[in-house]
Amino acid sequence: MSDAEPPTAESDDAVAAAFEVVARSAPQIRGGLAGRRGKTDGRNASGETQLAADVWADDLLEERLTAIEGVGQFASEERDDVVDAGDGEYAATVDPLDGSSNLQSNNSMGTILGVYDADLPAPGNRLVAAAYVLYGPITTMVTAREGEVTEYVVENDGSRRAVREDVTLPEDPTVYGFGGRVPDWTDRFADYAREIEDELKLRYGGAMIGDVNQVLTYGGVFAYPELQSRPEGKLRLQFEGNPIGYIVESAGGGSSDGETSLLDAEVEELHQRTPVYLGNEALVERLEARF
Ligand code: AHM
Ligand code: MG
Repeated sequence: MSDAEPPTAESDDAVAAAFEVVARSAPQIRGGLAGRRGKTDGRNASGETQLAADVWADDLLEERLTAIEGVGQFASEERDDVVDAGDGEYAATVDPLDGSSNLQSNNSMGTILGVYDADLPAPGNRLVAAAYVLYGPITTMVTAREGEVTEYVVENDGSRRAVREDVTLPEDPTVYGFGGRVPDWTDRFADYAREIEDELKLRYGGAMIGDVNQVLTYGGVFAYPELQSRPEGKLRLQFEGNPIGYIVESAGGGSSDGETSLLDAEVEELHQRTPVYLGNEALVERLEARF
């Protein structure tokens, strides 16, 4: 399918249609990044300055995901309120460009999709599917549904080719990546980090999708932790923590906000932040044991 033709949103399976929309949109989003690296005057609900690319990718995904029969709500990290998309039992959420501050330095970024079977804001245990696209040297997509995680290569025309089925985290973890400034870490997280530094290799790219994808590939642990200046961390539960927690748990790993699985974390508002800890179950359990 060429860029000129919008992807079809017709399917009696809303989840499959949402996966398809995201895959079909990925090459177009990637292709539109180069001319949209500048800042806009706008800020999102989290108070972050939006890039032209953030706003553009959000509009594109909103139009296509709300057109899916069965999708009744849409929400995004880049817009304040939930969009009513008519009748439909599912709610689709996106982080249209996760890690978009990497656009300036031309590093990896991603797109995150969550599909909930409840009104937003909804807890992670109401997710029925999640997926992400990684704009790396090649464009890949990871989907999770009914306990099955699949990695695809997305071709330039938006078609997908499965390259890893039944993705599970490798048993011998090798990498870690922790966000936030080290002096701002809490003592309990800093203690945990010191232990992990002795065991694993640091690899941190500044886009959660890139950092989580290497945890899925090599095994390990990713954290954007609680901070002294911000105990609630940086990442957003609804758009980032939940969908990625769902994917990692579906791949046999663990997720946590420090106390409980991200999927069981209580949801209070659409843009609420949460500390995020993800990776091999034993590594996440060790973190929780210290907290
Ligand atoms: P964004 O979705 O607004 O781009 O922010 C989320 C990103 C994550 O991908 C990443 O883990 C984190 O912010 C990096 O933050 P920092 O630049 O503070 O290290
Ligand atoms: Mg993000």
